[in-house]
Amino acid sequence: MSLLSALSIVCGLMLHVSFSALNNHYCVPRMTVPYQNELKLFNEEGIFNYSTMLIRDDLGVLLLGAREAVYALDINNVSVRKAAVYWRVTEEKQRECTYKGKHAEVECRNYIRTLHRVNATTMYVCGTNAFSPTCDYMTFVKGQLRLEGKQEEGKGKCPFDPFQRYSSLMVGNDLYSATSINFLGSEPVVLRSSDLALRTEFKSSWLSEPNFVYMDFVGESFDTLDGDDDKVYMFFSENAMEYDFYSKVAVSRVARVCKGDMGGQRTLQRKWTSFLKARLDCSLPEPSLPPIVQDVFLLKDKDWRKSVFYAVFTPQSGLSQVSAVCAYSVSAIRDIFNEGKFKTPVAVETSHIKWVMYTGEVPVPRPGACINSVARKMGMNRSLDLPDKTLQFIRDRPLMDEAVRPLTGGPLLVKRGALLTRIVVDSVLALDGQRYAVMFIGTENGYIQKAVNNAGEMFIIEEIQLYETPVPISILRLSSGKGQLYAGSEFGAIQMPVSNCSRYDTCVDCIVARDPYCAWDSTTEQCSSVYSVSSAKTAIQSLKEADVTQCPQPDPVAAVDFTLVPGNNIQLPCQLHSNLAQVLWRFSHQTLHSNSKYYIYSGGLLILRASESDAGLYTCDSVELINGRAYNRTVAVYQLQLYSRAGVGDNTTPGNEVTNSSNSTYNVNTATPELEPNLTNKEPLKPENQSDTSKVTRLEVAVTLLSLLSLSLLGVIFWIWNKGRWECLKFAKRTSESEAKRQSAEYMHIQNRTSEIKLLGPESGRPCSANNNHSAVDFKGNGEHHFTPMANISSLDGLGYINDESEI
Ligand SMILES: *[C@@H]1O[C@H](CO)[C@@H](O)[C@H](O)[C@H]1NC(C)=O
Ligand SMILES: *[C@@H]1O[C@H](CO)[C@@H](O)[C@H](O)[C@H]1NC(C)=O
Ligand SMILES: *[C@@H]1O[C@H](CO)[C@@H](O)[C@H](O)[C@H]1NC(C)=O
Ligand SMILES: *[C@@H]1O[C@H](CO)[C@@H](O)[C@H](O)[C@H]1NC(C)=O
Ligand SMILES: *[C@@H]1O[C@H](CO)[C@@H](O)[C@H](O)[C@H]1NC(C)=O
Ligand SMILES: *[C@@H]1O[C@H](CO)[C@@H](O)[C@H](O)[C@H]1NC(C)=O
Ligand SMILES: *[C@@H]1O[C@H](CO)[C@@H](O)[C@H](O)[C@H]1NC(C)=O
Ligand SMILES: *[C@@H]1O[C@H](CO)[C@@H](O)[C@H](O)[C@H]1NC(C)=O
Ligand SMILES: *[C@@H]1O[C@H](CO)[C@@H](O)[C@H](O)[C@H]1NC(C)=O
Ligand SMILES: CC(=O)N[C@H]1CO[C@H](CO)[C@@H](O)[C@@H]1O
Repeated sequence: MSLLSALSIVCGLMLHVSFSALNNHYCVPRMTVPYQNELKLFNEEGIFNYSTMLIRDDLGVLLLGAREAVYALDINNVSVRKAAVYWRVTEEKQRECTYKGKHAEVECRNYIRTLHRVNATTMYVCGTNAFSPTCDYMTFVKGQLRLEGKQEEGKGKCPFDPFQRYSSLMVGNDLYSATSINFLGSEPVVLRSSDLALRTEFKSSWLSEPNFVYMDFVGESFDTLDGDDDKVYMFFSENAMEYDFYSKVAVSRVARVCKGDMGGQRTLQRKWTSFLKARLDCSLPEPSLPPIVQDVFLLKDKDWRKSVFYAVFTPQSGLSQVSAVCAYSVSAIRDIFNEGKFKTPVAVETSHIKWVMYTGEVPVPRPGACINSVARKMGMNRSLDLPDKTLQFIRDRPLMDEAVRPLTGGPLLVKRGALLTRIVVDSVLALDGQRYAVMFIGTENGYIQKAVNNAGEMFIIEEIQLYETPVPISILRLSSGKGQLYAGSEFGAIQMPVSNCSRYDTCVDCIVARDPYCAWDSTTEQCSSVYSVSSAKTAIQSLKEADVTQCPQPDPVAAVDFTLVPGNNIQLPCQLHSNLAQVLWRFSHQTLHSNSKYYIYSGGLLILRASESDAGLYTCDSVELINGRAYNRTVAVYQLQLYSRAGVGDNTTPGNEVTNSSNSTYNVNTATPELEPNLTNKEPLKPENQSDTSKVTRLEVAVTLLSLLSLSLLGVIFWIWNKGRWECLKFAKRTSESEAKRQSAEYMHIQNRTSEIKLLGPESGRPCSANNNHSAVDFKGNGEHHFTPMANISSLDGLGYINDESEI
C-alpha cells in the first residue's frame, strides 16, 4: 500500500465518519433481523420478476404476476401454489420485437404488469408481450386459473418497455392507467379506458418524460358541502418546467383527475378537463436537487380528509445515498388544487419559456375543478358543458404554483444507506386506544424497514432481511386483516408477518422495543401480539414512555466460568440486543475501554495476551438511551479463572473448557505464531473444530495483532495528516468537538492501528443504515449484522425526525 493510497483511505474514512456524525437525523434501526429460513417464499425455477400482486381476500389467494406467468398462491402461506397460468410470447412476436432492436431474452418477453379485480371470479391482466402490450380476462374458478384468450389491445394500459415505471387502477369498470402509449416510450398518457375514454394532451406542459409510480382513488364526493366529485390521484416524477437550469432537472408531482370527467365539447374533446398537477415538496437535510418519488401508499381514514399519502423519495443524483419518507394529507393536496394559484408560461427573450405565478383573472367555473355545486348552479351538469374559457385556461396551465408541503413540514424519516424502494403503511390500534401508523419500507438490498412515529419521534423498530441476496424489493403489499406483508423481487415473492413479538424474550425487551403490535402478557409471561393478549388488563405496553416499571425484576445473569491461560488472547462474546445500545464492559467494578490491552468490538471483548492479573469477574452490560433515560441490562457475565496445569485447587477443569470453546472459541489462538510465543502446551484451549465463526475470529485477531505492526506506518500518516495539508482535516477537527463524534475520535486513540480503522470503517459508514455495506466486513461471515459498540449514542437525539427545515 503506497503512502498516498493509505492517506486517501484514511481521509475517505474521516470524511465518512464525520459526515455520519454530523447527520444525527438519520435513523438507525433498533434491531437487525438477519435472513431467516422460516419466511414463506415462493418462486418457480426459470421464472423471474415477481413484481405484480393482487390480494384477493375473498378468494383466499394472492395473485402474483411474474415474467410470462401468473400464480394463485395461498394467502396464508405463499409457499403453497394453488394454481398457475403461463402466458408466453409467441415466437413471431419475439422475432418482431428482436427486429426492432430489443433484447430477445430480456425485453422481448411477456412481463405481467396489470392485475385488477373485475368481479367475484374475474381479473383483468395485461402484459408487455414483447413490446406489444396485450390485455386479457383471467378467471379463478374451482381452483383453476384460466386466461380467456380475448387478447385486447394493451396500448396505454400497460407499458411496452418492462423497465419503465407505470401505474394503473380499476375504479368500478373503468381502468385508469398511466404509462407510455408508443413503442419508443415517448408519448406518455394518463388514460381512462371506459365507455367514454379520456386521456391527457400530448403536451410537455402536461407530462414531460414522466415516471409514473402510483395511483389511488379518494371518494371525495362523500359527505361534502360543495357537491364535489370523487378523484383519482397519481404520483410521478417528470422534467421540471419551473426551474431555470441548463440541464434537465426532475421533480416529483402529484396530479389528479375527477371521476366524473367527460372531457370538453370542443376544447379538450376526449381529454381530461380536470387534470391538475403540483410539485411535491420533500426537502432532504443536505443541499441537493429535488428528490424523486419512488412509491406511495394511501393510508385511508374513514374521513377521507384525514387520509394520508406516504411517499418514498430517493436522490436524483447517484452521488447521494439518502432516502426520505414524506407524508401528505389528502386535504392539503386538495386545498392546493381547489384554491391555489396557477402557474403560467411567459416568453422571455426569443424562445425561452419561463413559468411564473398567474396573477390575472381566473375564469369561473374554476379551471380544473370537478363539476360541483358552483358549476351546477350555473347549469353545467357535465364537463361537456364547461365554457371554452375555462377549458382553454386549464389546457395551457395544468401546473399549480404552490408545492404540496409535507404534513410534518419536512420528512418523517430520513435514511442513509441502501435506497428505499417501496412503502406500505398499517394502522395499528395499540393498547392505549390510539392508532399508530407503522410503515414498512422495502429497500434496494432486500430489507424491510419497519418504522413508527411515536409521539412525534420517528423510530425504526427493526430492519428485516427478506432476501438472502441483496435484491431490490420491487413490490410491497399489505393485508392488514391477515397481518401479513407480501414482497416481490426478481427472484421470488416472500410473505412476512407484520410482527413477531416472540423475538423479545423478556418483559423489558418487549417494552423497550416499542412495537405497537407487541405487548407483554403477564399471564403467559410472553411478548405477544396485541391482538392475542389474553386480557388487556394484564398486558403491558408503553410506546411513548418505554416505561418498564411494571415489568418483573429480571433474573440475574449467571456467570460463565472461564479458564485463563497467561499469554493467550481471550475472547468474551457479548451480543447486544439493540443497535442503539452501547456496550459497557466492566472488570471488578472498573469500566474497560479499548486500548492496548482490551479490544472491544461488535461481538464482545478481546483481552490481548492475558496475564494472571486478568483473572476475575467480567460483566457485559448494554446501555440504551430512550428519551434521555438509560436502560441498562446485563447481557453476559464471565468468571475468568487462572488455569493451573496440575488442576490443583482449581475447579475449572480443562475438559470442561473444551466443551465451551468448541462452541464459540472463548480462547483464541492466533494465526500468527511469531506474535504468540507460548503456543505449546495449550491443547485444552484449542477449539476442537473451528467453526466458521471461529475462523473469522482468528482472522480478526490476526488482523488486529498484525495491525500493531503497521503502527509505525500509521504514525507517519497521522503526522502528515496533523499538519493539516488535506481537506479532510477540517472534518476531523469538527469531529472531535462534540460528544456525538466520540466514535470517530475513538479511531484516533485506539493505538492508531490501521486495521482497526479498516474493521470499523464500513460499520461506522452506516450509522443509520445498518445494511448498506454487506460485502465489506462481516465478522462472522454469515451475513449477520454487527454493530460497532462505540457507535454514538447521541445519534438517538434526532432519530431522523425533522420537524423543521431550520434544523438543517
Ligand atoms: C427480470 O429478472 C431478470 C433476472 O434477474 C433480470 O435480469 C431482468 O433485468 C429483470 N427484468 C426486469 C424488467 O426487471
Ligand atoms: C407453507 O407451505 C410450505 C409448502 O407447502 C410448507 O412446507 C410449510 O410448512 C407451510 N408453512 C406453514 C406455516 O404452514
Ligand atoms: C365477470 O366479468 C366478466 C367480464 O366482464 C363477465 O364475462 C362475467 O360474466 C362476470 N362474472 C360475474 C360472476 O359477474
Ligand atoms: C342539470 O341538472 C338539473 C337537475 O338534475 C336539470 O334541472 C338541468 O336541466 C340540467 N341542466 C343541463 C344543462 O342539462
Ligand atoms: C419469530 O421469531 C422467532 C424467534 O426469533 C423465530 O423462531 C420464529 O421462527 C419467528 N417466526 C416467524 C413467523 O418468522
Ligand atoms: C446505567 O448505565 C449508566 C451509564 O453507564 C450509568 O450511569 C447508570 O448508573 C446505570 N444505571 C443503573 C441503574 O445501573
Ligand atoms: C453453543 O451455542 C449455542 C447457540 O449459540 C447455544 O444454544 C448453546 O447453549 C451453546 N453451548 C454451549 C456449551 O455454550
Ligand atoms: C511458556 O509457558 C510456560 C508456562 O506456562 C513457561 O514455563 C515457558 O517459559 C513459556 N515459554 C515461553 C517461550 O514464553
Ligand atoms: C473435526 O472435523 C472433522 C471434519 O469436519 C471431523 O472429521 C473430526 O472428527 C472433527 N473432530 C472433532 C474432535 O469433532
Ligand atoms: C467451564 C465452563 O465454562 N462451563 C460452562 C460451559 O457452558 C455451559 C453451557 O453454556 C455452562 O453450563 C458451563 O458452566
